[in-house]
Amino acid sequence: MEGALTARDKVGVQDFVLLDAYTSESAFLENLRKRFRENLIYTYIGTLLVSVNPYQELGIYTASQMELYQGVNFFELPPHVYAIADNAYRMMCSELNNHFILISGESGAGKTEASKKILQYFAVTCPMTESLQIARDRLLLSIPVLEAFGNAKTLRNDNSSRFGKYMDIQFDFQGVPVGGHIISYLIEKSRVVYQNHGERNFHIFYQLLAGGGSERLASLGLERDPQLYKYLSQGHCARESPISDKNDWETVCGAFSVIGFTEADLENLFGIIASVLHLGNVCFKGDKQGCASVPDTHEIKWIAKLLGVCPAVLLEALTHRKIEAKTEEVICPLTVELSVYARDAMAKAVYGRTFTWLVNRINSSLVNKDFTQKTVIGLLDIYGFEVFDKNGFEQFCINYCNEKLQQLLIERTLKAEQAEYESEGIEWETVQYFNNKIICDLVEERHRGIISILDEECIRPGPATDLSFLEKLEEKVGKHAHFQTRKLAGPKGRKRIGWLEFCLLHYAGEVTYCTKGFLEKNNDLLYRHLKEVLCSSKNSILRECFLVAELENRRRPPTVGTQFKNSLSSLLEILISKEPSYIRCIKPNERKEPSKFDDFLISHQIKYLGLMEHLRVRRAGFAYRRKYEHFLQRYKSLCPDTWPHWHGPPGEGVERLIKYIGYQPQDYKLGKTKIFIRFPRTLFATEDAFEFSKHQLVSRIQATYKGC
Ligand code: AOV
Ligand code: MG
Repeated sequence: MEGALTARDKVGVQDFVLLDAYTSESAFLENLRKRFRENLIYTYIGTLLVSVNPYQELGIYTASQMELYQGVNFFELPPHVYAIADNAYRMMCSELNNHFILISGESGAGKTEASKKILQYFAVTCPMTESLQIARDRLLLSIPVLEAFGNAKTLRNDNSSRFGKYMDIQFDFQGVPVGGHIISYLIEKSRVVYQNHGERNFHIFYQLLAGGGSERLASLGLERDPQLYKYLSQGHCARESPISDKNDWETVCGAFSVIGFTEADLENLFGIIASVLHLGNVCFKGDKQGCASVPDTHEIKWIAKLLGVCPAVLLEALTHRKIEAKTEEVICPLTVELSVYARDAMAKAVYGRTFTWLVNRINSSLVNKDFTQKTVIGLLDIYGFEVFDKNGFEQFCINYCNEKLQQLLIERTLKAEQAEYESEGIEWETVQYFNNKIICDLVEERHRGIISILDEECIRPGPATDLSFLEKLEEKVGKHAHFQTRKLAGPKGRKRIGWLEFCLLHYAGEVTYCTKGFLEKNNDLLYRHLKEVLCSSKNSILRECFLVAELENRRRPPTVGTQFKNSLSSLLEILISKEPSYIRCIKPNERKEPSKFDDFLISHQIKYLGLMEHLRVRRAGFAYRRKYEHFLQRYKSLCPDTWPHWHGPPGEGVERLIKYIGYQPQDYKLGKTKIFIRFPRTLFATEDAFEFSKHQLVSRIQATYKGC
């Protein structure tokens, strides 16, 4: 007994539900600390997994660990991301329904790593046929490709996801992974043309320069040194890690070949990547009238060659704008400032659409038409909540997305769980929690939310500016409890909020946004002249990205904010239709260091992730619930009264059944339509029993209960 106590003191409890002082935040923190010190980074709250980023390799993702977790009941082994994966997989196989695993947490907390571990787990442990190995390999190898094009070093994370990713892994009826589908969300295009100090552009640029063969680089007109490219050197850390870039390049090239990219695909793809680098080095000079010209056309020639467009037309499109007068088109020269804008808009459009093309291309390699009856496990790995010294439109979108996911979690756990107890007539003491719906509404509400106000400013005739947008915000949402501006804030706010800034009180903390660039980024305009050039491209990827039909369509496309809002709303619809598992990732320190446990930072995350509330609901609640009909259907063979048929009301049948197999009163409650089971071990024992013959099972279950 003493030994057991010592172990518990040393390594804490593996499920917060077992904490004696389960309402105390300091006990929660202490438990997390004890475990972190012992390199035990995973802890459960019931079936939810809390994960603390160790910032070091722990040797807990080996093949033997995977084997250990395979097919084992959830609570029989120490908490692990593999247990979450295995549980979702087994539920999917036995109930033939769709699942998703939602991984959330702030930037650098370990979401992407967790999603990769889960995918690897499925790849290694699921049954496999020789003909389907290629599907599995493509799924796995889509990750380094998408990371190369969609991840970048930021101040918060050296491999930060700058796009959202939802991946469905599709399984056949025997649980063999047969294919997949990826949906990407709003890639941070502005990074292509600008990076903050200490940050980098997307990895692929550096990888190409570090790893590409000399012949390839020569054919693209590129030099090996990233410092030579304006789009790569603004963050002053272009040479961050040439060795890893070179190795990653090898991985990405290997992945391309497994996914089925041809040499022609790659030539076109890297032609585009190189053309973006050349674009960044195009300089403009103004004449006396202020009209822009390009003094050195060396880069223009390369871009034209790589994209298969006419250099003279490209040059004109970068320095002039076509304006449609009543019956004719007038060509007006651009100022240097507008030329720079046009150049950067072209780079962003080309990169952004190529990224979408890449996702589609990977998806077409993951399609498996031979299997129509599929169930899926969806993995959601999205950019985490982030706060920098300067936060712009990108952070606004990223943090809004995190609000939506937090909302989903609240709706499906805290709110739904408590509502269900109430509707089922189960006695229950309500647990209070902060519902962030109020912030989601502030951002997205039709006509009244920040995105609508921004859209209105974008389409309003007359000179709308980032300042006029801010003024509209002050006018329309100024009184909202989660919104502040310098004008409206109290003395504390006045010090920090600048003229062009507003502050949102997010669920995860305050973020001050600078409205500079909001209108431009939301509009995301590419001059028609440049669009025409890109539509004429002979580069086959660009031809798919820029369709001539787009030129004919005169309707204004939805703004970036509205598109993002709509795509998040479809994402939530996808998720709501599936059975959830949750992983909450915690970042232990700001310095990306192993073994450093920053109390303040961690307790802040415990608070805003709502972990204490979740624990309280879990602790007081029931781990499992099933409709009487379903429960009876599955386990009726365990009791002579219900086997082979039960003709009475299902609730009564269940009551007979559980009495017969020995459930104790404290283990369950009977609601109006469902049975609620308090501890997972009860259900697992029943499940085990179901697997055995009728006679073996009863003695086993009864023995289980005698021991309790
Ligand atoms: P994120 O996905 O949550 O941030 P990552 O998964 O990229 O964060 O993790 C950041 C870094 O932490 C990784 O590159 C690893 O170095 C380290 N790390 C994370 N999890 C583990 C683990 N389980 N074991 C060892 N090291 C780990 V962002 O994408 O920025 O929101 O946008
Ligand atoms: Mg990530």
